[in-house]
Amino acid sequence: MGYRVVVAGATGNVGREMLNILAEREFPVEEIAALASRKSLGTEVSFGDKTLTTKDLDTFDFTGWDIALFAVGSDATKIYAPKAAAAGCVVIDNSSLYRYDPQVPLIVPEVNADAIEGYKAKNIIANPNCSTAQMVVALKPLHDRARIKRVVVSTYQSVSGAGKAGIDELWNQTKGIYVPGQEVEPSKFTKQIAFNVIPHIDSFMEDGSTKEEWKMVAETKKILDPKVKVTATCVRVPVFVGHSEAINIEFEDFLDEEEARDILREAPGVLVVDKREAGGYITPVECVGDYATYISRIRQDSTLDNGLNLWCVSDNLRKGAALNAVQIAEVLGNRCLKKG
Ligand code: 2RA
Repeated sequence: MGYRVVVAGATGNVGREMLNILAEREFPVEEIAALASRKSLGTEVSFGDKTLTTKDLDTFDFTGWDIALFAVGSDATKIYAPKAAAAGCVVIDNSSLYRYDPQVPLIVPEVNADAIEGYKAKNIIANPNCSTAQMVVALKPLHDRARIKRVVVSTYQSVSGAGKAGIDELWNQTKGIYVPGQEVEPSKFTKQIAFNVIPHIDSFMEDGSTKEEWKMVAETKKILDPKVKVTATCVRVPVFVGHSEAINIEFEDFLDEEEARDILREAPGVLVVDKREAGGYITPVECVGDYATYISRIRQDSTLDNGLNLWCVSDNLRKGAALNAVQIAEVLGNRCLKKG
């Protein structure tokens, strides 16, 4: 006995990865449906060694389906997630629409799996922003040992966070620089991204921070601990896949770097690559396609009594989105929707 699973947004970067990861992890699927918008209708997508033809999200009847993984953006989620939830299908949504709703659990299984019990309120579970997910996986084991007071994080976010258009823009701008006559005007990003970095992701807010930075603060508080203070600077960098983060942590109590390294080595979802030598650290190109949240450069922050610095890298399409969503489905199936 398996689950009847829907992937909505199956032709996008994240939707395709959701299908890949459901197959890779052999999620118990009795039947699967791949849904797309009208403009992508009929597109074929892979599910393991099978090929699925996408169906129309707009007319799909969710009745009798168990779990729907949504990767369709907030506007479409607003229309179709309530429809699916009302039909009795539990929605795991990758958009930001429900993340801050007190009636909707925001889940990173390695951090707050117990909170999933709250899904019954709206039959919806929210997936966090990619830059939040990898960070809280790194913070949780350290927070359990030495209570975190404050986090200062700078992100180096790949262009795939901005979808296929972001990937295309980096590719075309880079080609344009080497092949005269192929200049590509910035469209997805406000400035040139090839051989450049842009300290602006999502919209600007009243206080001068960006929505992406606000998300990291709000979501870390909801997932990990509302008492933890977070300040973020989110930067777009010319990398195709893989978000990197330089994280500075101040604790209530002293935590030695060696003990921190040992704790992280044992932490769920974490791989430590940390040698104080050339190449003894992880870089984004090495994380692509992996499940792990990699951690390197673990070291004391000598400017604080109880401070640590670390470097955190993960595939933003996987742990940052599709993998986390599938892991939520696994927890949901094991704890709440027992079959067979
Ligand atoms: C980005 N985190 O990287 C945002 C949305 N995926 O663009």
